[in-house]
Amino acid sequence: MNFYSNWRSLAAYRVRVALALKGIPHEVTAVDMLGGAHLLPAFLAVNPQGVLPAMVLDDGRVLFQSMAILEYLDEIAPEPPLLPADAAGRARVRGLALIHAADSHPLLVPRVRQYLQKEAGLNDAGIQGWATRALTTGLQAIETHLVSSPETGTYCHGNQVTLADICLSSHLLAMMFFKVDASAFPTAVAIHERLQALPAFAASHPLKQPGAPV
Ligand SMILES: N[C@@H](CCC(=O)N[C@@H](CS)C(=O)NCC(=O)O)C(=O)O
Repeated sequence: MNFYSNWRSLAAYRVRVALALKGIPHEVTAVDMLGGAHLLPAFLAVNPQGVLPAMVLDDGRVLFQSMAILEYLDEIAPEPPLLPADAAGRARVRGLALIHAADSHPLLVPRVRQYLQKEAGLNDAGIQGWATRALTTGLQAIETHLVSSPETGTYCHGNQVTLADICLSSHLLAMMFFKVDASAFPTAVAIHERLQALPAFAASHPLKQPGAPV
């Protein structure tokens, strides 16, 4: 399979972590997102939405949307599982993951920030305020869930890394990129730090990918 990725893409990061956790062999095609290559015909032919990541399977079919790709990877390579065994647990994990992937992260992607700047007239401070609000309200919700549930363990759900952890980590990396203080959310930060100590997360860090600034 061929993983279309970019060092800065957090949606691609989420898939990169799962590939590493499961040890799935794959090729990587780097797309210069910051240079606009994701909007050129060559990539639009792969993913008409013009966003990363995309995954081209060996039979030519293309998977898109990071959460759909993550669940595909979990199905073809079940170990280690990224979802718990029980239905309510799976719903909790997906819910935690989607606070980031469906609600917070979409507010921060380049096309939204470009619209805010060019069409809505926000200056840098306005965009920073927008990002800070999106990230802190999302993490406040995640922190409250984590603190209030007996199902929280070493990681977001018990002691097994799940989709919720991959998305929590993506959320905290977004806070790093946007320089948003996360210290008011100690449970989430502690889990993120435990995750970053795992080889699959450490090796997948955006700043360790080819093309990232040194
Ligand atoms: N919901 C999508 C988000 C995809 C997405 O927006 N990716 C960003 C990078 S993290 C992107 O390619 N943005 C290009 C742009 O906004 O122009 C997913 O999870 O795959």
